Parts: sequence; C-alpha cells; structure tokens
Amino acid sequence: MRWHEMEFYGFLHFTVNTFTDKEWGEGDEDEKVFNPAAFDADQIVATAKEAGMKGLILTAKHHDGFCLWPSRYTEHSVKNSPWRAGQGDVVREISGACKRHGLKFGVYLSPWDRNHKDYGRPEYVAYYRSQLRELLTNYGDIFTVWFDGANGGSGYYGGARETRHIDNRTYYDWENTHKLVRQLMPGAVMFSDAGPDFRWVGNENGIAGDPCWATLNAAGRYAGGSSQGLNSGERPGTDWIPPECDVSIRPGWFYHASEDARVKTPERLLDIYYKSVGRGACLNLNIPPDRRGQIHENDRQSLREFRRILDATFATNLAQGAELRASNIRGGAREFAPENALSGRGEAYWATDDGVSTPELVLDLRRPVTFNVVSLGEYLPLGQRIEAFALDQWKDGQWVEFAKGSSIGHRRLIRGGFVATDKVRLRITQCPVCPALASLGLFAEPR
Ligand code: FUL
Repeated sequence: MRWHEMEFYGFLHFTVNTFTDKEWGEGDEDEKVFNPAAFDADQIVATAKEAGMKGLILTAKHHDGFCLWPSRYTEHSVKNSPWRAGQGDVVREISGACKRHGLKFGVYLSPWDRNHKDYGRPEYVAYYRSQLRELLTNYGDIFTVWFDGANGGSGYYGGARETRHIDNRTYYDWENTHKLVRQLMPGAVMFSDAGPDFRWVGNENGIAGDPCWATLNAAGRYAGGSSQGLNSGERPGTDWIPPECDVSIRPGWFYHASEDARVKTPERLLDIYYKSVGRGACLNLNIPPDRRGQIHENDRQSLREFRRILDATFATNLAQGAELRASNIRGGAREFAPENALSGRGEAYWATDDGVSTPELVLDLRRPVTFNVVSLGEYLPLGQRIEAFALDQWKDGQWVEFAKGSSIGHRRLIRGGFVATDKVRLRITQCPVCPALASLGLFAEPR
C-alpha cells in the first residue's frame, strides 16, 4: 500500500556509460573514466522533489559492473576513480540527499555483470548477495530493490572476453535472494519482470495497459522471462503484483549530450503520467545525471512545466461540496457513505450491500462546473473490484454518457475534452462483488 501511494518516483541511471557515451558498458572500462566534474546530490534530489517524485532509485551497479559505492568485494568501483580522490560514494551521497529532502531511496543492482570474472558460475551469485548485503545494511532505509532481467551474453568477464549464457530461471536462485532482502530490509518492495512485489509493465515507453489489473498469475514467471500479460495484468490472477511503468525522460537511459534536444516535452510527460499513474500503475521516470553529475537544465525545465500543469490541474476538486445520491449504501450506514470518496484521504470508502454490484452515484454539483479530468480510486485493501464503469453528464434535460472504462484500481484518471454541466453520474456497470470506492474527483487542466 505504501508503494501504491507513492505513485511517482524517479530512476537515476549513472555510471561509466555517462562518460563513455554508451548505454551498455562492456565491463572493461577503466575506473578512471568515472569523474563527474561537479557532482551535486542535492541538485539531483531537489530536481526530483520539485517534479513531485516521492523517491529515487539509483543504478548502484549497471550491467558494466562498475560500483557507485566502494564495495569491499571488487576493485571495479568509485574507489579507483579520480572522483573525490577515490574517497567518493555516490550511493552515500544520493541516499543522504534523499533523506534530507524527504524522498525515499531505492537501489538497482544489475544481476548481469559484464565485468566480474565469475559471472555465470555459482561464485558470482554469492558475490551478488554480498553486494546486496552492503547496500541494504550501510545506507539506511531502502524502499525498493530493482532486479533487471536484461542479459546480453557477451562481456569482459575478468579478461575472458567471451559470451556467457545463463538460465534465467535457475542461475540466480532468486528465491534465496528474495529471502535475504526480506530479512535485511523487511519494508522494501522488490521489482522484476515477475515481481515478487511489483512488476515490469512490459515496455519502456511508460504506458500501462487498458485495462490494467494489479493481479498476475505468477507461477512459472521469472525475471527475464516472457513479458506476455505484464502490460494489462491477469484477471483472475493469483498474486497481487501491480505494474511499474519505467521510462526515460530522454531516448536513452544514460546521459548523452547528443540527446540534449530530445528531452521529452511537458506534454509528452503528461500523456505518460495519465497512461501510467492514471491507469493504477506507479511511474518510474528516469532522469539521468550528466557528466557534471547534475540533472541537465533541459530536463529540469521540462519537469518544472510538467509539475506546474499537474499542480494546477489537481489543486481543486470540483466535486467538493456536491450533493451525493447513491442508489445504495451498505447497511444505510454513514461509515459507507459516498461522501467518504470526496474526503481525499482514501482511508474510507463508499460501498454497497452485498448483492448490489452495479450501483450508481449522482453528483449534484449545484452550479455549472467545467472539467476534463475525472479521478476514481478503489479501496485497495479490499482488492481491485470494479470491472467496468460509465460516466454521464446532465445535458439538456437528460443523461448523456461522456466516458466509460474498465479497470480502476489505485487510481484511474479519465482525461478528455471539457465537459460543462451541473450534474454528473457514475455508473458501476460490472463488478463481481459490491464496489468499494475510495476517491472521486473532477478536475480541470489549465487551458
Ligand atoms: C534494462 C537495461 O538493459 C537498461 O539499460 C535500463 O537499465 C533499463 C531500466 O532496464 O533492462
């Protein structure tokens, strides 16, 4: 639930690639290439915070194997770089800045390691776990561990320079790695293509499926396995493994000066937001630090405008103060009244009697209201229940449908043309049990 409530956080892709202009390092990079000219964790974290991100996930080690912290278990790290005369620790600085600015901190530790001599052998799995232990014991609270499923085969591998294939299902022995994380950081949620806690959405464009279910049939799935079903989830599904939409603000995951003019515009970012957060997923937006070790001004500008529009949109819930008439209220009790959905706290909800699964709710706005975004949210401790809904506006003396949809989940944002009316009706048209609606809002984007 804490993860669902974050909704929006960021990725920081930063390593030797930033300096070699690559997306995937080979693993043979000289540690000396890592030398940010003016590394500034506060600038990076403040940028994320101003953008509204609730946390940051740092590539502590990407596929090239270079460690952004001075790991005891390898020489291939910041300790052999000229940066801060080998005394630097990016994990320490970013996690510290996150704490200062009130953001959560998470780590990405690439399972595929193109530098390590033992990659492909059991010894490497022990190495990987030792590193995980360092990250989960020396840097305070970690909200997530992000396990990447990518593996391209070839690499430096301690000088062997060969192609090493592993069996994604068995090699990493994920079960025991997951246990280690649970033991060291019980509050952390783990990501991979297949969970265990939240899943990849099946693309790197930041777009969740419609519908989008938080459930998945996890049996037989593994990191690096099939992406079938990940975009929309599976219903019925055996496991609660909601999706994360990961996408970069630039074409690449790492900073390349050649992409300075290709930063996604505020409009693109908004579209992504509505198709990720607005479909019940979390959005993990990558903002790659540049060679100075800061977020480039173009990225900051785009993020600022994106945030300004979102803040202006959601500043006022135009449904506030409406008179609500539900076709049914569970037990006729205040505890389950539809007003709960307007409180904005999400702790209480509107529910109907058992057996009443397609109720409707009329919002008498008592004045003409103009909006183009509708926000709906279910009470997730009771699961994702609603399977279809429709929205009507009162127009020329009758109800006229202006939107309909399927899944809702943590949050569903319906963004369309402007509607001007004094009455809105929500119809739950398909639900296997009584619905539990925790939030409801009408909003207008600035024109
Ligand atoms: C992929 C990686 O190969 C990319 O470099 C990037 O880290 C992305 C988030 O995940 O699997």
